[in-house]
Amino acid sequence: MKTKTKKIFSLSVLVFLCIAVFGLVGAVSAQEDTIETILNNRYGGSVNWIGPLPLTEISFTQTTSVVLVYVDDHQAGNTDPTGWYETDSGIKHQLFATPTKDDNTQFNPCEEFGMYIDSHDSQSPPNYYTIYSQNSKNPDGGIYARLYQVTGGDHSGAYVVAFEDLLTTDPNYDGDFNDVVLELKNVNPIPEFATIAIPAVAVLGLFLFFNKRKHKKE
Ligand SMILES: [Ca+2]
Ligand SMILES: [Ca+2]
Repeated sequence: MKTKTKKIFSLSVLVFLCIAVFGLVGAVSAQEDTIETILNNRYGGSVNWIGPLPLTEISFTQTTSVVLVYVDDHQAGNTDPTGWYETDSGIKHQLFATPTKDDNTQFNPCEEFGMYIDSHDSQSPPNYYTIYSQNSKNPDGGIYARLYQVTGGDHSGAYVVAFEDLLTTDPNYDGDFNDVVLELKNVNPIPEFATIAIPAVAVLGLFLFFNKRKHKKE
């Protein structure tokens, strides 16, 4: 009887240990890197990048004949096919069917463009939707992309677009912005209207003010 109790006890301990070990492995494998860790790993520490920049309508112009794009990371349950789109027409051009860390390619948009990901691509609308770098184009107008600038190191001058692949209404939304992380080279971000309009209005105001004073003196 005693031996039987011992055996049952040993077996229970073994089962408990197995559950604990596998549980731990599962927890570790499910853990994702933060966007900050991804950027630090790729760009050699936080001294070499800044952001997120205060831009929610994220779109670009190219500075040379080709734009280079590199997948810094893809940490999400969805496949998230990724590409660029024409800002005027919204026409999409897929670059990566299954974006994977270190994938890279180049493209020549010849016009103003943004980046997109197709979320829940295995499902049908409304669960399947496209997330754009310009928040105004998103299904709910929400901000699902962040822009970072690489300011030092080997990739200085590059920009990084970091996507969240789920709408805030999705029960699995986590706002980690590490779902697809893209590096772009040979691009300039297009400033938003407010960032151009405010200084322009200020300059115009000063011009009118001094012009009025000049006329008064005359
Ligand atoms: Ca996410
Ligand atoms: Ca994620």
